[in-house]
Amino acid sequence: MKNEIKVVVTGAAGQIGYSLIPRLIDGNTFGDKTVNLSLVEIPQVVSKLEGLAMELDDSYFPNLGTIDYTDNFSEAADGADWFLLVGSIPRGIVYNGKKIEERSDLLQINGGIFVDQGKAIGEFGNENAKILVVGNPANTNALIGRKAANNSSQTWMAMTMLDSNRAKSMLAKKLSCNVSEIKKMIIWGNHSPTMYPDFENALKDNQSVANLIEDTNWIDSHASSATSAAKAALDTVIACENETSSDDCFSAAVYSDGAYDVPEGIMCGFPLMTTPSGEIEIIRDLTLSDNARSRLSLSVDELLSEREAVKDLL
Ligand code: NAX
Repeated sequence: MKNEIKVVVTGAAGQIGYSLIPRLIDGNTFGDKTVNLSLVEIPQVVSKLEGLAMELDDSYFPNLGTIDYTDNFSEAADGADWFLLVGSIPRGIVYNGKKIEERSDLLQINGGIFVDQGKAIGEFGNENAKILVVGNPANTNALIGRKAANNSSQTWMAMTMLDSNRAKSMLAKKLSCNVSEIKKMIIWGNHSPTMYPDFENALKDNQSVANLIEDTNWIDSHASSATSAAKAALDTVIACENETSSDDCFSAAVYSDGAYDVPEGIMCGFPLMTTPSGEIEIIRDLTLSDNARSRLSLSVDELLSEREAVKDLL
């Protein structure tokens, strides 16, 4: 096992970045590996990263290797093992004189960013690099990046762990148990309000939680905070870096290959496992009820329409 790992974080001066970056080097996420950080921002903001780099140095993290910060993504990507793509243009911002409100505008603008970043990752990132897209619309950004990267040894994912963590936390409150007692909390589909949190396959004490609670319509998919999003990104990295226990799985969106009849060629939330040799695989033996299938197909339809909206970038 390599003792050193290079991690690229975009949107490093943003809210999620501030909560995320110190925890990449605190020894929990990558164990005792030395972590070399490459932090990326847009040119207007990159100078703010000097302060963050000084804070990290002052904090004395024994696992911190080198820290670079740059607005040149290709330079950052060189030899990197992990990419946490957090940076994106949020809804509501004025961009080239226009207020960005529509999902289609958001898809186009962010899609353009992910073409360039994807190309650089494919060309300069390490073989077997893992890429987690957090910036929204995460699934379609990841699809665009993956296509531009054109490097089949690398694994692209979009984050649905925040939705999964939130569902676990709400279930634990309902069932008066600890969050760690909820297993197999799968988020199917898109990271958007159409996602399908699967309470039928989620387990507590080996029983479906759908049988333990009467009303499953209460989950709220909207609110999110920088701290919980950062924790979810770290949880995804940890899930990928460690073999998955046989009584569990984890959630992220990956490229569909026809599993569970999801059409090929979209980034869809699936139940995943990390094998002993470190591969990320879809768990394929779960049963979906008719209701689950129809909820999933709504989210899949949304992903297909997002793909259609960015087809010029694919
Ligand atoms: P902030 O607006 O605080 O930070 C975003 C940062 O990204 C800014 O500093 C900006 O300068 C930078 N940025 C923009 N374009 C960039 C580029 N091309 N290269 C490098 N940096 C770039 O947002 P924050 O709260 O940190 O959220 C970041 C993204 O995460 C948003 O798109 C948000 O919608 C998304 N989220 C995704 C979640 C998920 O579960 N997938 C949940 C949390 C969050 O809402």
